[in-house]
Amino acid sequence: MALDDKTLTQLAEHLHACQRKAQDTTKITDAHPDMSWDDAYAIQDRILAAKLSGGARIAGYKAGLTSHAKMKQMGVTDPVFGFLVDEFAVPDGGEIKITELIHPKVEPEIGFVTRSELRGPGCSIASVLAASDIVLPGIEVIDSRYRDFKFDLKSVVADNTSASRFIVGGHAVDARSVDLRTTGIVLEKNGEVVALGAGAAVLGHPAAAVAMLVNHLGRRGKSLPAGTLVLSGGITEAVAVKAGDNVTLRVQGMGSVSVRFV
Ligand code: OOG
Ligand code: MG
Repeated sequence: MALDDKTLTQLAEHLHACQRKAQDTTKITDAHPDMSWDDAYAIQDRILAAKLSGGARIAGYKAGLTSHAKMKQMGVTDPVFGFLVDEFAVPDGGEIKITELIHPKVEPEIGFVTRSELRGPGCSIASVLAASDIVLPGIEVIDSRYRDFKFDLKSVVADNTSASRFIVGGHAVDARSVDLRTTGIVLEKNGEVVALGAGAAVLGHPAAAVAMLVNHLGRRGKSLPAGTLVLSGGITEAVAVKAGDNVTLRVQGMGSVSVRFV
């Protein structure tokens, strides 16, 4: 660790407050250029601890920056991992108040729900598929707390990988009944197609992102419990939204999921 305990707590409190108040901030590596990866995940852990002590429940995990489209859009080279809590969940067809967010963008993702515990190291696509129950369409709403959505990898990890809202729905299918590499997706905003792609855009296979998450948790002495939702990462570039926008994600063989910004 490059940062002391007091600084980690103070940075976690600051980023958590920015999320709750929908206020942006400068990226934290500007003031702390020597911050380490462990520091970044320790800050994220402290935000989670604050949420749990405030009564929130873990709703799942997310992998991010898992497609070339996303890495290119954000100018980074490696995936990152974050948590989802129940307060981020929005029902399929539900509404999100734009005033509660800073500069939201939507991402088309494939969600996995596990049926048995997964533990790394050594977790592979095969182990993920064997341990998965269902896969389903998911829209992730990201809202970086950093000014103009500009960050480096450590800063975005500390900021819980821009997590802010998520919607899962549509028609869940058995994870082993589909070839997720060739599963097509269409993202629509106000009835117009704004992005399209296929599952292979995420690390060659979306289950590879879940395996990376499990191996990441393993390095930190944690496992992925049975029954956990994992969002495997945006298949395409993220798309900015504003009040009045209706967003629908259609996933081949899995129906659609929608959300409205008001
Ligand atoms: C970081 C989070 C990226 C994804 O699916 O790629 C992410 C960001 O771009 O703000 O959730
Ligand atoms: Mg995402």
